[in-house]
Amino acid sequence: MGVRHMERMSFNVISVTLKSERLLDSLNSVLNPQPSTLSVSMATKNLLLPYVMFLTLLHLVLGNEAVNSGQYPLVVSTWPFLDAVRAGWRAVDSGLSAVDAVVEGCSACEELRCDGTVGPGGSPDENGETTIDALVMDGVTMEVGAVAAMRFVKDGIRAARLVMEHTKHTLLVGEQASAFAISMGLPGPTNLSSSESIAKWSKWKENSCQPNFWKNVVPANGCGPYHPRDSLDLIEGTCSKDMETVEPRSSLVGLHSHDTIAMAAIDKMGHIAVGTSTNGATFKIPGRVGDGPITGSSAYADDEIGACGATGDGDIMMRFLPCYQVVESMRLGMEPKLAAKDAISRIARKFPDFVGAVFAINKNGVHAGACHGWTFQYSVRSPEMNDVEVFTVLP
Ligand code: SD4
Repeated sequence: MGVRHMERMSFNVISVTLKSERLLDSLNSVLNPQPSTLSVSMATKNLLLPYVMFLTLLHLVLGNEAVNSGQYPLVVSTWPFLDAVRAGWRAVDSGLSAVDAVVEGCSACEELRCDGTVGPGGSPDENGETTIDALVMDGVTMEVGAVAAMRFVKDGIRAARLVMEHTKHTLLVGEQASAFAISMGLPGPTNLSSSESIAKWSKWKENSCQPNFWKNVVPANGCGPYHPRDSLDLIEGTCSKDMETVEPRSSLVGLHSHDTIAMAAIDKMGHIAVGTSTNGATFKIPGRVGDGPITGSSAYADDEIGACGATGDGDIMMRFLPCYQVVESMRLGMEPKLAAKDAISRIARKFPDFVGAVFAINKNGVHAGACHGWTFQYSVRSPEMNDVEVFTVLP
């Protein structure tokens, strides 16, 4: 690469950065949430609640695994993200590819700001900023594109697709991911904060930045800057006056502190793809990347076998690559239900208080879920259903 080309690239990045920082300063007060999107999503939630509760009850009774007729297409996602699954279904039902379906489905979730933890305006980090992790994987070619800790660009899954289809890389991060996405035509730089994310962050600051993701640091019960506890102990003997309260992980990573959409689709050709999008963990340390953009952790697909999607405590889950595990267990002959349970129990054995879940589908359309530490729901649309159905899995 020529020096001039590199200079041009770094100039572009710097100008994006400067522009973005200015935006952050000036837009925090101006650009806040798109009220129409917010009210639509709230209204949709209210309307759908009775329907979701009915289906939930139904599937609690029926159990947590179902076999469909094996017809394609099929769309499955984590959580009751009904409109996202409908968007994926429309794509795949009209003959588009499995990759198109997961991109359309996850993108719908980003626009709807599903659960306030996908797309713009959700899960602030310690600086109050929202960032995006996303991934797409094509089970035909085993190509993957992903972005991590991406700032100022709201279209996570589309950025991931651009990485997959227009680069020979797999994962781009941070502001360089933003610069790439913008240079490839996605809108930005955009302020990703919303009035909710700012309010949540302000409340957390008022609560002395508790809970948080630090350990073995001082100050233990206040906001940073933090320092390693041990070295300060030696120097200043601070340990006794600043003892740490050990937070259970579940207080950091609960049902509403973070969610991921992980979606799998089988198209009419029988090809399989997966996609994910998330803001990651609320109040994460800036720079933290979760499992969302990690292949085999948040999602995995192999046309010959099936696919898996995950949600939960990504810091723990990414150490076990649960979705890779699920697909490989199915390759060895396990049914989706057993493969899902096995992947979750491998994690639970080492981290009994972790919170997480996976869904598994095989190439014949059998689907199942497994979870630990919370009740999990996943959504399915297949040809024999009139609309999306929600399946509930108990821990
Ligand atoms: C993460 N796994 O960043 C994601 C967030 C999530 O349910 O799935 N929450 O850790």
